[in-house]
Amino acid sequence: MPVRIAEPQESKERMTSDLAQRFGQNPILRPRNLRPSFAGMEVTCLLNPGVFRYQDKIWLLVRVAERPPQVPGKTSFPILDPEGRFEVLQFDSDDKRLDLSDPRVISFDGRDYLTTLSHLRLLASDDGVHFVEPEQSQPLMGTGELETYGIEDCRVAKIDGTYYLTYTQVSNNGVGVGLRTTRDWKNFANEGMIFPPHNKDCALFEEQIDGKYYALHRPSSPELGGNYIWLAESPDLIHWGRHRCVAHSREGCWDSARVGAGAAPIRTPEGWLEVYHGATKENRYCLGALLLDLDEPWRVLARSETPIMEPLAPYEQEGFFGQVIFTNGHLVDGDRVTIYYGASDSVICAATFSINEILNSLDVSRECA
Ligand code: MAN
Repeated sequence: MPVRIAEPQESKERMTSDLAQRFGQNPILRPRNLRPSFAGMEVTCLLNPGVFRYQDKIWLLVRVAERPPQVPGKTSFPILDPEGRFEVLQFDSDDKRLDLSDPRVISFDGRDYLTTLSHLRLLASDDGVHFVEPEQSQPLMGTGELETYGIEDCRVAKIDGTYYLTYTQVSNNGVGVGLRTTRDWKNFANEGMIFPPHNKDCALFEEQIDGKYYALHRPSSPELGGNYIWLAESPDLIHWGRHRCVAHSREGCWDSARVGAGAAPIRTPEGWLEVYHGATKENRYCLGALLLDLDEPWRVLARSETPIMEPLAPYEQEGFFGQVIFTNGHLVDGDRVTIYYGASDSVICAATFSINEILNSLDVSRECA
């Protein structure tokens, strides 16, 4: 059943299909809650955490985006060199070759950079609401020539006692998916790029199906095709093949321009439930869900006709990049899933959902109005 949300500022009501119970404490983390990792930088945004349980605590692997404090007339931003050394580049803001129309990207003379440099930081909590950074914890930084513009949006999947970190690697070579693994969150194996550019939003299934590993991923094909969710198989979680396209963006809908998987699919008796993001070409990011067949996960059984969550709260509507709800981490506890998400590419928030309520909201026609 759609829920009515009052919009007092316009003194009228609008319909929404939003099913989220937002935490009363939202936003649970803001940039000012963390110290910058790089000397002389500021924490500009906290975004899109991976989530997992480890040693009786709940952990977030938060994407921290930093840049130098901006001075009038200049646009400056950090990058890493392939050895991991940090440097700051600077342009005159009135240079005609500079395009700053997207707050996330700097285009200069046909070449693209990011306005901020992201890395990943670990925060722990006993209650899932209050998170602190353990004193000894080491940030995860971009390394090598495929991560010179940073690492972003890490999904964490636990398979046979090993944590698999799939994240976005950004550099002037392109945007792809990297894999690191750990068992103790101190020692990491770097497996390198598992899906080459342009690809992101990689969510691993946490169990094998018929002896094979599966991953959802999101290649982009700008001319023919689009930004669609694909499925791949692997014998070892490193080498991937048998690619299949499972979900397109849908013209005229809330997910018309791009779709991308969230965190690991959730096993339910009905099928694998995957919460995904969908965006319009105006960059309004909402969440919806797909139901995939348990044995043949390339078969989509049902899909959200309308979003299960959309930017409604003020912190979801305004910020570094407003109108964005983006998730790549959740915790499942019986029928309850707690989704941690980046709001407006600025702050970290959380909301709970009933898994049954999401399942009941899905549409078997897989169309949208
Ligand atoms: C990108 C993602 C996220 C980000 C959204 C919204 O597609 O990779 O990092 O949150 O855009 O800006």
